[in-house]
Amino acid sequence: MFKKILIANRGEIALRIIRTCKEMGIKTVAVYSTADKDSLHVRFADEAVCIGKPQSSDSYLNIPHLMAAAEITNADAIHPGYGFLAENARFAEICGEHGIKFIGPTPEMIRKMGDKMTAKETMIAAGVPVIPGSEGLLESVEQAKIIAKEMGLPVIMKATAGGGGKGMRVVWDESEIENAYTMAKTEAKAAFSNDGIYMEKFVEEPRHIEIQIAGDQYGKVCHLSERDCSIQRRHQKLVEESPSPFMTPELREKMGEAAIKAASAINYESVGTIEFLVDKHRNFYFMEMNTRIQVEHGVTEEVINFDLIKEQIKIAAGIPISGKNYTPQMHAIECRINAEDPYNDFRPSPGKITVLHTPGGHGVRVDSHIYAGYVIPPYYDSMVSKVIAVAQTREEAINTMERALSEFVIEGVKTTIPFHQQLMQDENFRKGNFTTKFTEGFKLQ
Ligand code: MV4
Repeated sequence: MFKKILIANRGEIALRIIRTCKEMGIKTVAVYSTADKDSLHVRFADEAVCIGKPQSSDSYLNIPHLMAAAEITNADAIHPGYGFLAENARFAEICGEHGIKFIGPTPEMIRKMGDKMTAKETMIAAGVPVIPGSEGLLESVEQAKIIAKEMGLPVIMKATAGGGGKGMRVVWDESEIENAYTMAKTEAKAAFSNDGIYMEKFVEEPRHIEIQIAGDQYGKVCHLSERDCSIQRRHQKLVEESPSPFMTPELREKMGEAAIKAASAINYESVGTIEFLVDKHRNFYFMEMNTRIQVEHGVTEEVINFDLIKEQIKIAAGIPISGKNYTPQMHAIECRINAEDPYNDFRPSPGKITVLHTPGGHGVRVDSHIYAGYVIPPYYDSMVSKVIAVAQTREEAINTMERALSEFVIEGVKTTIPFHQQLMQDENFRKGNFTTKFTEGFKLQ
């Protein structure tokens, strides 16, 4: 087992990783930017190294600074968390070159899944259902027009280097194809320095359901059930839950098997997630694979009673997994509390937290790095807390969440708490009647 892990991240996920390391008897090294010198991850780690100025590119994304911190502290592994360098194949490669274990998959696996067209082709070869679309990248507007005609409208164009919604264009009318093609290509080039785009049939009002998987270094892969992430706004998830209210035992069996097939196709090692789009007929299609631990991993932890960070570290250390699949035994719902103004287009609201009261009690888990007096820096993600409510049924979990949110006091900055409070009372949400379009028709009172 590792003796010392450097956590190449900040905020709640850095704390989350430190907590599991402590329970496993592993020493921890925090890294921090000058904007984060008073952060809890710095205080809770055994050692801490300043890696640069506030801008992410000068600190949390600065590979030479991170490697120097790992070398001077003698860390034998690096945990990247999520975001920042978590899905940077070159970083994983550099860790390996320095004899430091990257806690995650190999650079090849990250690279393969990072290119969406390559990922899709890999899934087709493995027999995993994918959304009908172009074979390979689009070569011209003329070709795009022919394929769109064959498939029928609406269609969507996506950047192969994209994911998470960047560089996408939906086409509803033939007259829009040329413009959408040019825009998607230009956007992709600007954002990713890769203008490769491909086309798919547009699935209307789908659900976003993802399957958590784990694979070890010996080729064994299992699934740890699903999370429903349909409640999102502009590709930012706001609420996640497990089980999905749309799930059936038969669908879970089929999606679980497809997710295992997907991960096995690349001999996947580490924890990861297969994202699916699910249409109203419960047809499901591979969308993307996330080769990292995700923000919403706690939802799965609560319903199957399992520490995913511990499993991820054990897999990286070469310990085999049990190989059994898991079914949710509880219902868990997570609300992401962001320092944003939900009455003002979710505009970021950084600043000092003057008053704080955190909810607790039966069935409530709060993962957060904030404290009274903490100053939320403007440089990073605006998520400040994750509230997870756990109960035996979905209705009880929603009631527990409502109660937890009513206890939560954060003063000094605006937060998404009022949004979540209204959502928990929404009739359609309570019925489990929602798709990825849900927040578009949601008016905050
Ligand atoms: C789609 C789609 C409909 N049809 N692909 C959005 C992010 C990226 N991962 C893929 N996305 C979508 N791809 C086809 N063929 C709809 C979306 C989409 C979406 C997906 C999941 C969660 C929220 C979403 C919001 C808008 C669009």
